[in-house]
Amino acid sequence: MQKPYVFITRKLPDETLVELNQIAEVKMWPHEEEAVPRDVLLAEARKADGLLTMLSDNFDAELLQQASSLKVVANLAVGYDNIDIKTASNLGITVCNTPDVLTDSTADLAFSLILATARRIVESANYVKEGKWNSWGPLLLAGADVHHKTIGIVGMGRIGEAVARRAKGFDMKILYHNRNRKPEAEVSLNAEYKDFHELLKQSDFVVSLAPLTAETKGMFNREAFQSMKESAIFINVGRGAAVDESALIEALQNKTIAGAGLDVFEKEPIDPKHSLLMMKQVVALPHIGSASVETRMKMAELACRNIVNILNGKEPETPVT
Ligand code: 8YV
Repeated sequence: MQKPYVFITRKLPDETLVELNQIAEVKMWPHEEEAVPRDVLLAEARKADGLLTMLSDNFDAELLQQASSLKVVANLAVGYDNIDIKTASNLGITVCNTPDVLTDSTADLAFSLILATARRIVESANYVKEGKWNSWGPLLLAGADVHHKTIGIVGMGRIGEAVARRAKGFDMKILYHNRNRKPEAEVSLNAEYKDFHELLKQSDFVVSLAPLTAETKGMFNREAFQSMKESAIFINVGRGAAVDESALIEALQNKTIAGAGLDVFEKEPIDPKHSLLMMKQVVALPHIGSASVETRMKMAELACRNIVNILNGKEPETPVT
């Protein structure tokens, strides 16, 4: 019997593919950092039974409708805003994501950005490396404290709660805003629910972990930045499109807010000449929220297990549709 065909849209470590290789004919796009061109993706989708994909691959209705033998799309991410879920579901294609395994690494990264931005870590490290450290002054590269401040978490899912646990260790006051209230987190993490604008007004650090939906698109707009404290630092580890970037640039330029730590952008990869990258009060990262070797291995293993299960006629561990 012919084995099912699975296409993987980016190079993954061989050791994560052992099980998948046993049950399927697997082809992998060989480039680690280069996205599959649209025509190649379309051609592969037309013949695949399973696809293992990344956020940078766009699985819209046009593509899904041509994928006549496709049974499963496993996204190497907890988010799945790159996939037209409704069309996939109508076509009977199972979409899976990789929740849980990346929660702690992404929360670590959110906290790294809080500390890096507040304590001017990148600026200070560059200062030393560039040979500028000739003397010492009491306020040389002095930043803002993180401990005992107020953190406002927008998007209190698994990662939001993991950020709150870290914030607790820094003796921070924890505010959150979410679609639904989280009574357990309110008790165990002492997190206070706030309306969006109240959270913005009271927080020293506003952390966005919001997924990209019709409601969250552009929610951090000019009005939102104007609600924040002048000393506030905005952190985004969720989705770039939750932010109106021109409003953020304006807020930083006019000192409406003090700084930003950004792992995600409206358009990725960001243009190296983008105004946000020209500001010393901005720490910008290339969407590495879940990028520890351990976590990326676990994500790849989970994505592969989901495909194996579907192709073997079993339930996947983490389906979205
Ligand atoms: C992705 C992410 O895993 O999981 C998500 O939703 O944003 C990241 O952790 C990464 O971009 C690879 O697709």
